[in-house]
Amino acid sequence: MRLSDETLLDIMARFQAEMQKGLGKDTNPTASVKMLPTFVRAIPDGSENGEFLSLDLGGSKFRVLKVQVSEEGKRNVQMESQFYPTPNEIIRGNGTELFEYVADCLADFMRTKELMQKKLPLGLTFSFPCKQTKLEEGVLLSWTKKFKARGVQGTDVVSSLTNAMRKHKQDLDVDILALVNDTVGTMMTCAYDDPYCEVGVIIGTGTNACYMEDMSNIELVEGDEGRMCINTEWGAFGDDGALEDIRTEFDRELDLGSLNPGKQLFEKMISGLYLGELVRLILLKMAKAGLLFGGEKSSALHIKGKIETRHVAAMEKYKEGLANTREILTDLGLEASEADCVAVQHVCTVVSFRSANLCAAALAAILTRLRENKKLVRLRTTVGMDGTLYKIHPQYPKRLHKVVRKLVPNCDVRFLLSESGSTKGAAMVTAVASRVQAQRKQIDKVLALFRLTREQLVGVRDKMRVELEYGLKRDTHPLATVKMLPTYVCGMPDGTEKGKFLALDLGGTNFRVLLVKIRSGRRSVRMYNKIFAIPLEIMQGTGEEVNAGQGVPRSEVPACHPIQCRPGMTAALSLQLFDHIVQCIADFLDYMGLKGAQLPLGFTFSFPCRQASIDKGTLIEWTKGFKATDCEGEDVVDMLREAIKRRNEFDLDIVAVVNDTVGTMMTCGYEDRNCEVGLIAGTGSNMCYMEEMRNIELVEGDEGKMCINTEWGGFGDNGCLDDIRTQYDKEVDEGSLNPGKQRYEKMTSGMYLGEIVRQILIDLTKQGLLFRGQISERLRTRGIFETKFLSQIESDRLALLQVRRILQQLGLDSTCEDSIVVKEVCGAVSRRAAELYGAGLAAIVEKRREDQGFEHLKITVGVDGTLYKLHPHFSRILQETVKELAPRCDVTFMLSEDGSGKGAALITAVAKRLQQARRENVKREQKLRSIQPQDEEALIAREPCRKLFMLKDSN
Ligand code: 0WK
Ligand code: 0WK
Ligand code: BGC
Ligand code: BGC
Repeated sequence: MRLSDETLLDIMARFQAEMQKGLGKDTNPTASVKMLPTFVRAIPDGSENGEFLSLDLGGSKFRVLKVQVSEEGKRNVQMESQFYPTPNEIIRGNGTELFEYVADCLADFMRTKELMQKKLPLGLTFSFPCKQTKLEEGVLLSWTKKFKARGVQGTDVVSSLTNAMRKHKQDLDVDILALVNDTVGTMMTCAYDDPYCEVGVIIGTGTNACYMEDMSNIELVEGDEGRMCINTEWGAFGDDGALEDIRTEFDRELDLGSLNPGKQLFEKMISGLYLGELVRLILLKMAKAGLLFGGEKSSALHIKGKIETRHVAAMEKYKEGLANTREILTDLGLEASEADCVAVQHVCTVVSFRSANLCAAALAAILTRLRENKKLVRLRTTVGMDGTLYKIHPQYPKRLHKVVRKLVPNCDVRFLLSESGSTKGAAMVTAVASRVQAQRKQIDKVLALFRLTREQLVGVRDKMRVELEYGLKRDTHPLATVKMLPTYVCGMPDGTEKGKFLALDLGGTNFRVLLVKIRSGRRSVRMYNKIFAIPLEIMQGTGEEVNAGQGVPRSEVPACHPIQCRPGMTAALSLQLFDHIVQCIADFLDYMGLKGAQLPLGFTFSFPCRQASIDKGTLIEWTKGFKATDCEGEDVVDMLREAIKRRNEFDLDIVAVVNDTVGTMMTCGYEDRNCEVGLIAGTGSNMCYMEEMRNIELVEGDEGKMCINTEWGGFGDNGCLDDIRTQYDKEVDEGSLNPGKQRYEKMTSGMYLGEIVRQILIDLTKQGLLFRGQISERLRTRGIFETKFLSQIESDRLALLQVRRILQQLGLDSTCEDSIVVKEVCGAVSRRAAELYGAGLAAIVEKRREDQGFEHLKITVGVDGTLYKLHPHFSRILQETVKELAPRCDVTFMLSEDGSGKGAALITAVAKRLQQARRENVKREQKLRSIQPQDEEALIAREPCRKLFMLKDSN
């Protein structure tokens, strides 16, 4: 039993290997040292407070306690406790009776302490190996020490105790929030006083240790962020034979006589339940060998468990050790000479010394692992200690400390005795758990606001359907919030389009000027484009900001726009946006060497425009980030034409103004003839589709189809979505450039999702649920939480660490818990947006199916927009929602690779072709009927499609 330093270092190394094995996902099942995750992720931080119940079962004494933890930095804990016996018939009887007994004791405690009916959270210290998947659960792997109740192994002791407590529901209203091992409770108790404490060791009836391990090393639990406490269950070290070389015949004999032979072999060489027995077996052998007591063998010496650890401790006391030994041997009915007593003392010392040495070797292995995890040369740490053997044995602590420090000289270890047992620690864990639970409830309450039920989504779909019809009907159109704007795009390109076209793409993230070359027949399109920025002050040009000087001088402003030219500044401003656009066109034409070429131009203008023809569009109102003055109510083509005139450098033939949804539909329709819907999920939110002329009451004619720009962003502006609008949506709307408008867009599009998240984070922080309740200046800054961050934060590949990094960049100092919550908030907001999009789209494809009287509709939707393109989950959730809410429509989603510029060019090409055709026709008819020139304009204006439509057929 004398273990040399080399042997101890070897045992230390073996234990290090065992720990690695236990932590490994593949090696854990065969590991003897189980390294059980405890789901305790942090030591107390002083914010714990409240009243808790605590049960301490498994050590030498069974205790029930009430613990009052108060914060306010006073860090004091009041405890009232009551011990209850643990009779053998209970702890070795039937499992159900065991838990009923525990529940009875708890009920008795509640009665004596007048705590009946108080709803108190409970922390259960259960000092046996339990497999946990969460804090409030523990499946007993195997009994140890004195316990052997039947039918408990392999079951969840938390639910067993909860069931047993139901019997007392009139007295007991207790919620078990946490199950912790006594080592964990001990570590937490000591950590409350010493934050360096990250290890807990019990050397009592049994022995065991826990410590804080890095999540990245715990393969059995998801996540790599932060740390979690691991209950090593080192008592089982050697159960796989790893310690056979140091186990003695006495160890084997003791094990065979134990309640759990072959198990807990390391514990059986160390802990209090066995130390006395080892001494007895040794003394018995020596007596049998005639080496002691003159070979006398008293019957007591043959009785198992007759010598207890308290006897060993007594015999090893410095002064009265010898006297105690004589007295104890006498009580055992042994005649002991002076020499016998010295020899017996010596046996005790050898046995208890080995115990301390073995503990020290395993503890040294843990300390080494901590030092390596932290990549430190020197580790400073504190080990929380408890257990009767460690507490009452006179020499034990000193010996243990000495050997530990010898084995790990590069660790400064403080040993801190847990004065009040592990229950205080268990209360801390429960306090953290109840705080986390309470926070979880509050967070779930907020997230629940964004969780739409199927019924709600069906409601949105049906309401959208009503609004669509509303917008199409002449008499309800004026009041419709979903404006259903005719676009005068009546046909899809047929491949005969050809030529060079300019296209402008304004309104999305980037402003683009494009040159599009379309070659007929092979349907090939080549594009060159340049991205230009639209400065904020131009997007939202307002009177004051820009001094007149900067604009074109008053005198130089040609009097072409009498209504617009208010004296002084404004003239300069409205000039601003369109002049800026023309500036960009000029740069592009320079860059492309196309200054002289009078190219036809298609203008993608991604805002709600009321059109009278393909090349006329009056801006109804700005949306998204635009607010330039003196544009709303104006014809954007005219404003562009005037700006081009003002610049007087080049001339363009603006043939068409289209919405980006229309451009997107056309771009995709060029490849897939089934594409009759265009969807934008980007900065803004909108959808267009090909509608039957007969349903479009605003435009003459019943033949064929015309594309309708729904402008569904305004859905809900009449309050029909208020049942699902949250306070956060209201806050975003109030802080937007166009309060009260575009409500559906503000719940779904890229410009606003980040803001919704920011509002939620502010609210959660105000409730103290995030960022330690501190609202940083950055968090108060509008627009700081861009939607791109949602896409990054929600990507599965991203570890929490990276989420924290993103939050750091936003000046938000977050804990890993904070990062988890932020990720959830982002997920809830983007999921709702995608589901709302799905509900809206389901309404339109269902309408198309019914309008065409199809049992099943096969349709393609052309999609564009950074939210749809870049968000990791948005497109999938949108598609699933459409499938769910429009099951009789087989919808294919086609991503628009080339943007709407191509579509705008195709529409321009079609418009140009039809323009030519019309001109030729008119000439032909003129010749035929010599009709008055002006009539045909009126004719065309009144029935744009039929004429054109007809034309196409005749070709
Ligand atoms: C006191 C702790 C208890 C632990 C016991 C271990 O409060 O949780 O189980 O120490 O020591 P023992 O009583 O087994 O000697
Ligand atoms: C790219 C299109 C453009 C549209 C934009 C929308 O070419 O017309 O406005 O997508 O997406 P966003 O850039 O707003 O995310
Ligand atoms: C148990 C451990 C416990 C230790 C100390 C061992 O028998 O397996 O869970 O921590 O005793 O009480
Ligand atoms: C505009 C739409 C546009 C959508 C997507 C909305 O704000 O009102 O016209 O299609 O954004 O860019």
